[in-house]
Amino acid sequence: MAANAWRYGLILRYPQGTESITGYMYEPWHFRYVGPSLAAELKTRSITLLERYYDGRNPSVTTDASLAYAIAGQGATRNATFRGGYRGARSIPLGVPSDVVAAFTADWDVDGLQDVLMQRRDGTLVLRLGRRGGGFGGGVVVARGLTGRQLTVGRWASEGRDRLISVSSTGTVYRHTHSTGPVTGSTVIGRVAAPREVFLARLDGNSSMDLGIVDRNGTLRAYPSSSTRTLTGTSRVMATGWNSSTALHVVQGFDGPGTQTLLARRPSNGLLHARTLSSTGTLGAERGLVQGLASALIFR
Ligand SMILES: [Ca+2]
Ligand SMILES: [Ca+2]
Repeated sequence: MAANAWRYGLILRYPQGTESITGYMYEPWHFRYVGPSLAAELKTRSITLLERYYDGRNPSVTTDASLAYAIAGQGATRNATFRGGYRGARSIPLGVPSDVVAAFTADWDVDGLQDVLMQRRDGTLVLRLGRRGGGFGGGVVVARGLTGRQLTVGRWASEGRDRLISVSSTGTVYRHTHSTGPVTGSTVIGRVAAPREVFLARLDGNSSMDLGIVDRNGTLRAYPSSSTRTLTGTSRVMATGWNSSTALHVVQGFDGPGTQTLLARRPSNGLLHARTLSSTGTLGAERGLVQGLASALIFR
């Protein structure tokens, strides 16, 4: 029952080994109804305790499944339901300069709070750390020389933290390392087709994250990662006809624990749409999620 409780909106209230936090002995029979959405979110985020969920945090971008975007330079967000949708839009205290060509959310400094990274036209990458009570710290340049590169930020290969991956216009792939601030190292990890968009997802059936790209012809291609955190050198065509979608990114847990979902926006009508993505890279049917994003800069 404990393994499947989340499907019915139930959580184990006083789990084993948490007596010092809850103040109660392990009670294997004691479930509480919190609703399917919160139960799925707790399961997806590996939060076993309500006390950990309600720990006083109220960051502007709640989780890495949240949608963040900017319209006319003003940031906004929607929380994921973890059951295939988003909650209502909320304005956040984040100005996005007009020379920002791409933006990302990630936990750059591994403090459990989502941060924002903005790639500017001059090739710099600006970090703004998410604050516990909401808002962001001041902008810090963490990388330079990224002009013309397609970026993605997230778990790469089997790494336990978010990384910056960049791909040059000719398809050279770089993995960048950092601690809490600026990028400290960059290595070439492989080559891909000349990209229009890049993203991270599980695409070859194991738990390590792989690189996906949309090439200049609109072909969606999977490039698996190796055990040495480079590209294996093999690739596979996942789909064709992706010329007319932008802001591709994959969200883990969006449709519930263990799922991954490919999100993209159609510039012609501003519709953000979703397709479930199996761990072997098979795409499900398209469904519409959010309208009115034609002029938005969608964070990936
Ligand atoms: Ca952070
Ligand atoms: Ca993999």
